[in-house]
Amino acid sequence: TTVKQLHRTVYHFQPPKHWINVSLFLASSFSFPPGAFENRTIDPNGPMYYNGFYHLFYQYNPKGSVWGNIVWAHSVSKDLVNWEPLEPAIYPSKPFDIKGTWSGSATIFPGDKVVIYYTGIDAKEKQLQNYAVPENPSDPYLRKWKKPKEGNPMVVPDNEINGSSFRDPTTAWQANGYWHILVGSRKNDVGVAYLFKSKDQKTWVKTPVPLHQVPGTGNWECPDFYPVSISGKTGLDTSELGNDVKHVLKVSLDATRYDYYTIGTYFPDQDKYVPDKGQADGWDGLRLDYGNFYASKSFFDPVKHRRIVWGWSNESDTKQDDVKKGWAGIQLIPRTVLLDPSGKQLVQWPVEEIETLRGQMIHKSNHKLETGKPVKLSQGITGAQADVVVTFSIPNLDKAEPFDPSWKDPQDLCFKKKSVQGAIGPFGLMVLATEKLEEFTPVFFRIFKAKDNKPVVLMCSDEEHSTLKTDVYKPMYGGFVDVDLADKKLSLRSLIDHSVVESFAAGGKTIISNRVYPTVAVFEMAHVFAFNNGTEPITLERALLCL
Ligand code: DQQ
Repeated sequence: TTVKQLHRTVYHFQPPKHWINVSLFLASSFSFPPGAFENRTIDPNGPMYYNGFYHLFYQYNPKGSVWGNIVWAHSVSKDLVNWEPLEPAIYPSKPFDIKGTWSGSATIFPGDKVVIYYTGIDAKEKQLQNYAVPENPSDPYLRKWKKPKEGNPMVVPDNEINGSSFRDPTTAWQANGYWHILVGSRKNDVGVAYLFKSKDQKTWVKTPVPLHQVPGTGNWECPDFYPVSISGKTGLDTSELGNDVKHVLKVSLDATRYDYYTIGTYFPDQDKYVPDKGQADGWDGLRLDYGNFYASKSFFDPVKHRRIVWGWSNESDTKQDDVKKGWAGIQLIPRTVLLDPSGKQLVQWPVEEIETLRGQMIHKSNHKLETGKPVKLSQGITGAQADVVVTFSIPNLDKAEPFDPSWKDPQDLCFKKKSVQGAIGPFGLMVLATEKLEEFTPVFFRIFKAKDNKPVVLMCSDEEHSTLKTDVYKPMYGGFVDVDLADKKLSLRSLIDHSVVESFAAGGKTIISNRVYPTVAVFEMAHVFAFNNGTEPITLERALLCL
C-alpha cells in the first residue's frame, strides 16, 4: 500500500526528497511508499555560502518523524531552490556530543576558514559548545567534518551557567580585536545571551555581564545577532560596524515557541547591546513571523550582498498523522532581511530565486470586491501550489472603526473581532479553499482608526476552517502592520504549498505562516479567492497568481 501524500510540500525544503526545478504547477496526486520519508526536520543550522554553494544544515532525526537521535543533516544548492542532499555532516561520535549534536552556526573566518560551532550533549546530559572543521576544505561540498581533539569541548558551562539550558552558539563576529559568540541560556526565568570572547577562535572567555538578558522570558534558544544597514539596501556581513549600522538581536523563546527580535545599538567596547527606545524586549516584542515559525538563523550571502534568514515550520497535525505521513517539519522559504526605512522594524521578503519557479500566470485587475461575494482568482487551475500577489485599494478610510488603545495583543484582537463585521475589512485572501468553502484558510486585514486619525492595520489568519479534521491544532494568528496607507493601498503576497501558506503583508513588514491540513481543498480542488466582508467597498487593484 502507499500513503497518498496530500500535504507534502513541493517547493519548500524537506529531506530527503529535493525539489528539482519543478514549476509550481505540479498538481498531479503523486504517491509515496510508506516509510519513504521517515524523518523529521527542525532547526536550520549553520547556513552559509562557501565556494560556489549555499549550504543548509538542519536538526534531523534520521530514524523517525518525532524528535530524537539528532544529527546535522546537510544539503547544498547553487540557487537556494534546487537542493542536493548529502550525508549528515555532524553526528554524535565523541564524549562531548555522544547524546546529541544540537543547533549551531557556521563562521567563515578570514582566509576562507570555515568553522562550525554547535552544542553537544555529553553522557551526563550536559550542554557543551564544540567546534567542527571540514576534513577537506577544498571539497566544494564540504561533505566530511571532523572535531579536532585540540580545543574540544570548546566551552563548558561554569558554575554560574545552567548546564541543561546552554546552547545554540551564534556565528562569530569580530570587534575590538576579539572574536565574539553568543550562547542562549537562562538563569531561572531570566532569558540570557551569554557573550564569549576569543583572540584565537578557540579559547573563549565569558564576559562578566551577558550581552543581554530579560527577566520573565525563560530560556533563550537559537540567538542570532547581526548588523543591518540604516541607509543602504544591502545586507551586511556579521562583523560590520559603524555609524550607518544598527544591530538586531533575535531570540527564540522556548516558552511561546516564537522568534522575537529587537533593534538596537551594540557597544563593542562595553560588551553591551541596548535595544532602541520603544522596542519591546521579550514577549511583547516584534516577531519575525506571527505564525508557525521558530529557531530561525541568518547568514550573509556575499554573492548578492544580502542577509538571508531561514526558519523552521513545525507540523500542527496530530503526532499519529506525522508518523503516518512519514515526515514532519519543513523549512520555510529563505527570506532576505533588511531594516525598514522607519528604523523601527525589519522587512523580509522571499529570496528572488523563488520566482524562477513561476509558470502559468493569471492576472486580474480593478475588480470590485463586494461584501460577501468572494472572487475566485484560480479560475480553471489548482491553487494548491501558487505564488499569489495582490494589491487592495481602500477608497474610504474615514469609515474605519475607532481603535481602542487598550487593544495591545493583535492575536487577541483577531479573536475578539472574529464574528464582528467591520467597516473596512475583514478583506483579503481565502486560500486552500474548496469551491463551496467547506474548507478554507483566510488571510485578511481589518483597518481601524486611531484617535489621531492614523490607520491601524491588523493582519489575521484563522485556521478554524482550514480542514474538516477535528483533531488538528487550528490557531488564529495576528499581527499589526505598521503602514500609514497614504496611497490607500495594501499589498499581500502568499506562497501556498499544499500544507503551508506564508503570507507577507505590505512588502514584508508583517508575516504570518500557517501549517494547514485540508482534506478536500487539495490538488485540483484547492482554490484561491479574494474576499471582502466589511461594509465598505474594497477594490482588488491587481492580482497575480503564478502557478
Ligand atoms: N532545538 C535544538 C536545540 C534548540 C532547539 C535541539 C530549538 O539546540 O535549542 O534539537 O528548536
